Amino acid sequence: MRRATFLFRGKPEVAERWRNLFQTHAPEVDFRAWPDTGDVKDIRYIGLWDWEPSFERHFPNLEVVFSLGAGIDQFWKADLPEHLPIVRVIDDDLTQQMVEYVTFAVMAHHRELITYQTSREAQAWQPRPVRTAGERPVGVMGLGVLGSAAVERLKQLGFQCRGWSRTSRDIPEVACYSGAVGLPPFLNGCEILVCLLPLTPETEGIINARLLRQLPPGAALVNVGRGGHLVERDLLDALDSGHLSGAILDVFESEPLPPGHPLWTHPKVLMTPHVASTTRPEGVVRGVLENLRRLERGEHPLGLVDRKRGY
Ligand code: NDP
Ligand code: OXD
Repeated sequence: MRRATFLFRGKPEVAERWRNLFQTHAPEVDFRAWPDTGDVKDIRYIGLWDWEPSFERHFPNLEVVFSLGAGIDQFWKADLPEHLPIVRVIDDDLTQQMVEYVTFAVMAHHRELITYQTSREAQAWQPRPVRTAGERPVGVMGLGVLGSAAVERLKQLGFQCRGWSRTSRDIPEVACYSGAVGLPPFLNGCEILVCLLPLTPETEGIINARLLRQLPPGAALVNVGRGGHLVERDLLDALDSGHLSGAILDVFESEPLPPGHPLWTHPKVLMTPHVASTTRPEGVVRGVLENLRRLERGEHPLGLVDRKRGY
């Protein structure tokens, strides 16, 4: 049988952690790290963030592309050849990080952290009525691996949960909506809206003025999907008009967010630099090795992307 040869293309310090993990857990795999590709004809698997069109010619025997993240939108913008399967990251560690972030962000909105921060800056002691989670409807757009894990935790915390997906889902104690017809009734009950959609041609720019208008007055946003989901100008208008009370953003149209961008200083925005959930080699390599074994046995890998759906 031909040896599985895996090429990693990422930061050199991360490549060393990958190499050690491969050596410990799968010494049978020929692990190589960019730019030391060796004979390019050997490379059957590649793990990377960004695809470059020249790779198709450069690696003539490439069989599968492993995304180093859960999202794969960077590939549809980079013309990855149709015949190449893409496998994305599905990993408990990544999911746990996202659940923690969404919990923090929903809690911060629920307990009106942004409003109190503004009062604090004005040195104003302004208590507001407290509501408990059971009185707060929270909606999650995207009920996949990450969205459904987040909604489960929010449910455990007692929030009134609702979710929206492309196809219909049935999750106990969660009001589930789907497709274009399900979007307006989903939105008009969301006091806190969390976006955990993948970025596809259908979801690009989905959080725009039209969508934001359908949220109840005073609603708040958490965007942990992709910056391309959100029309930032429309968000700023909704915050400035008072229709939205605040936004917690982890992802941006342009990353890093350019200096001077109004989101840096907006009083109703809390932001983090795309760290809601980060792929850590120890977790991700476990999944990649499991998938390499599946592929070598002729089985389907977990996290295989449906190229037609775009996620
Ligand atoms: P999944 O593919 O498991 O789930 C995607 C969900 O979105 C599914 O429920 C799917 O519906 C739904 N969906 C897709 N297209 C549409 C549409 N047009 N209309 C309505 N619903 C739609 O993805 P994950 O949960 O693993 O990840 C989601 C995203 O989170 C990633 O693509 C990435 O962009 C982002 N992410 C962000 C990170 C960060 O640090 N900020 C870290 C990791 C991921 P259906 O159930 O019907 O298929
Ligand atoms: C991912 C990310 O998609 O980190 O994994 O955003």
